[in-house]
Amino acid sequence: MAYDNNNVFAKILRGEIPCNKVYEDDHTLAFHDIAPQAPVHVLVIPKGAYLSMDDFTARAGDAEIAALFRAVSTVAKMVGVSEDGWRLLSNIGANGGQEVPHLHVHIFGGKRLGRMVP
Ligand code: IU
Repeated sequence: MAYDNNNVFAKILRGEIPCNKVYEDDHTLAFHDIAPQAPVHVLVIPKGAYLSMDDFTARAGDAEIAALFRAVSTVAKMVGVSEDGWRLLSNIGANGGQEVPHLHVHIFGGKRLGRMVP
């Protein structure tokens, strides 16, 4: 599947759609999910055009990959979930339930989360 430049997160990155920004650096943007599924629900995305985690790890440079994972932990601290614990999730493709075709990592926290079962 080719990357779709008109997906909603590409539009957010271009500033065509607003977001509730939490964090930004040269490689990464983080914003509150529009339909939160936990008291804290933030999405962290690379600024580069990557479909999914598989696409990202295949094509991104080491600096971009490091930046995304460092940003995830930075954001978790910023939104106050680090001390009590939180969950990192990335849905990949159809079977993974990915709805937006631009790589995003979910940060969930702010309550005791239920166990994940497929
Ligand atoms: P998924 O992993 O692709 O299923 O998650 C997509 C998420 O993007 C989901 O939690 C949506 O609520 C969220 N989202 C958003 O934050 N802003 C939007 O404009 C759209 C979806 I469309």
